[in-house]
Amino acid sequence: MKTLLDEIISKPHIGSIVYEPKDFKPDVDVRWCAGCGGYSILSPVQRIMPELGIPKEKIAFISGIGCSGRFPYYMDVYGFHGIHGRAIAIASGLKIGRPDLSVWVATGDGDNMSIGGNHFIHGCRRNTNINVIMFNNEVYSLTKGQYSPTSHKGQITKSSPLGALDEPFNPAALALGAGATFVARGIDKDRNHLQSLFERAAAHNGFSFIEVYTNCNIFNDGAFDSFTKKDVREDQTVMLEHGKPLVFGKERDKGIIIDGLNPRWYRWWTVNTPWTTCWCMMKKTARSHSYWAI
Ligand SMILES: Cc1ncc(C[n+]2csc(CCOP(=O)(O)OP(=O)(O)O)c2C)c(N)n1
Ligand code: SF4
Ligand SMILES: [Mg+2]
Repeated sequence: MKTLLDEIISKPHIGSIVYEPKDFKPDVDVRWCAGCGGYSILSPVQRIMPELGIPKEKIAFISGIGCSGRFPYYMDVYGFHGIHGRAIAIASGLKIGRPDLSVWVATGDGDNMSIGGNHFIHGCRRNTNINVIMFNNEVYSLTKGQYSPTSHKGQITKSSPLGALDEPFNPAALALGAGATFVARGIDKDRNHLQSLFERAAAHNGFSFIEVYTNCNIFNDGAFDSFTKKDVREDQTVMLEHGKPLVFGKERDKGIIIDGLNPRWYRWWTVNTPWTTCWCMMKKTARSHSYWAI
């Protein structure tokens, strides 16, 4: 008699099964703290899975250690909760041995930038076709709140009571410098944007790196408030869209231009009357020289 395994191996289900996001939710409780930014990654990932058109048995999620390391438990596909910092090494090996699989990595800023930093840069350089999602909460959460390579200078943590001394890594810049061919950054508060990033990463044939600013409401709450809170978000965040100008702000009146090799930001005013001209000049002198009206 044929077993289910025989059936799966002999007849891959490509094209014959229509999945829904709920098919990727296992029957286990998610153990992240209530309010953890991790939920904002889990749900869009589950939403895009049916669109991949890949049978569940051909999808694998690999993790290292940290709160993000629990991710494979929360996906009803194959997975491996690996060892600290080694998720990219394991995932690369898996992809090389089984190129037919869709291979994903869930990692953290400590897991991927500290102990796993070497695997990360070489993963970028080698351009193996895997998708790496990094939960960047700028702290080691699982071990209860030590500073990480993305903690900002001066950040007070359990291991830096007087403030972190070092400049942080910029993970996206590090990935680009190491040769990654797909680099993206999103925030937990914008799940729709994350969904589109994950779709694009899945479609990319090569190493994809998606950094997600993920709030840890227990050990580093509010780390991203200065640019994610509703009242400031639009004025502090630029959405990079391919081929489109870098315009931002509530009034869409700010932008970024490249001046020689330096990016600069600017703001424009509509100048109609002598009175508003005068007002513009006052604004210009009252503010820094790093932007100007055009
Ligand atoms: C070899 C090894 N060294 C250290 C640890 C302890 N450890 C567990 S998780 C962790 C840091 C995780 O930080 P991060 O990747 O930012 O994950 P988060 O919990 O913040 O999601 C450390 C140092 C370990 N498990 N194994
Ligand atoms: S400790 Fe922080 S990162 Fe870990 S599950 Fe709780 S909120 Fe999330
Ligand atoms: Mg972390």
